[in-house]
Amino acid sequence: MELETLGWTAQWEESAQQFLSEPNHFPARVAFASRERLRLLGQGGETPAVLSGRARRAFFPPAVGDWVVAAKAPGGGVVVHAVLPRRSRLARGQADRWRGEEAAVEQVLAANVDRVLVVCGLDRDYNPRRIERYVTLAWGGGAQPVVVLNKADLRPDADLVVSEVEALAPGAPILAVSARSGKGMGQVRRLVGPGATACLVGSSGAGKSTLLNRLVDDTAQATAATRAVTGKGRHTTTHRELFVLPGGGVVIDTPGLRSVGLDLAAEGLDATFAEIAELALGCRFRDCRHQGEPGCAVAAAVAGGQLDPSRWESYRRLGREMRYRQLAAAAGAAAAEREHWRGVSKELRRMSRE
Ligand SMILES: Nc1nc2c(ncn2[C@@H]2O[C@H](COP(=O)(O)OP(=O)(O)OP(=O)(O)O)[C@@H](O)[C@H]2O)c(=O)[nH]1
Ligand SMILES: [Mg+2]
Ligand SMILES: [Zn+2]
Repeated sequence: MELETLGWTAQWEESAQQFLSEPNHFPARVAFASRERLRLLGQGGETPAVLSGRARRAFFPPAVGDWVVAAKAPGGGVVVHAVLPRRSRLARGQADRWRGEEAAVEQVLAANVDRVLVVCGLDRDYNPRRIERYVTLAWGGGAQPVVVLNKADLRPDADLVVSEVEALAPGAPILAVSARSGKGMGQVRRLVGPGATACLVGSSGAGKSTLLNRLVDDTAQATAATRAVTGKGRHTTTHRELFVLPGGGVVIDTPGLRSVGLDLAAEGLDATFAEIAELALGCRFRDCRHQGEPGCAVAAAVAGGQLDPSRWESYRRLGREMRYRQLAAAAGAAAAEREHWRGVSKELRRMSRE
């Protein structure tokens, strides 16, 4: 397999150089990551791998989509020695208990993603508020969101929904497709070509894996129709995994998320709610919080009917959530930093004994 097929470029080569100068070290991309084990894709095909002890301390845990530098260990097996700095990352905030302290940490869903395909079924799954959330997540992580309204075969008025969603996600292409019939899949194919990394997100049952299968043209990934659904769990895809398309290009499939806590970047919010950010330029005070200050252009637009009140409500709700997470993450980061140095000093003590 060619590294370029996986998205390798001269820029990656450059950031890997210092690690690649070691004998027998080679670059690879993380196709699957759990706490204990990794699966890598590289020139030699697919291989299981583990993280070296040193890398475990020096880098954040690798996520699917990360580029790493690895080497064959003398005793067999492949060991990852370095994780290259991410260009973009899709992360959601989540509450985590850490040494008894409640803290918001972020869970990286995928790294080095160019396009986020926000998949939403045009059945009961259709939910404008959730689309805003995912689109914000994409912008905030440094990726281009694309809204894929799937199951268009169930909605004769799919075009109407497309124009509704255009107002929710300015700057994001909106596609209406049917992964089942194949209608509209050409538009999706144009966005996932060679050199690009796309990530499928959306709730369980939206049709992410069905879309992926259409792109890969075989049954790379089980879908709800092909796998027996056991018990109450409706989730078909159980982990995040990277797939390579026959014509080049990479697609990451993810399981439907139960909750989408928002990423910490406020830029995502302003991009998703561009019309509000623009209105705010007309407020009398530069730091207007649009909470009853005099000369507030946003309040005037709501009162005058130019700004949809439900958009305004979403913007405020997501903004509050982000501020809360920023505060909580700052507390969590301080704890993580303490832990890191505790590990380093333990290591130093051990070395001085040897
Ligand atoms: N009518 C219709 N059904 C579809 C379409 N795409 C997918 N489905 C069906 O929707 C169900 C869920 O599809 P999946 O692809 O497994 O959904 P998913 O988003 O991967 O779900 P998780 O893996 O649980 O996150 C299956 O029964 C599919 O056959 C479509 O375009 N039209
Ligand atoms: Mg799936
Ligand atoms: Zn204002």
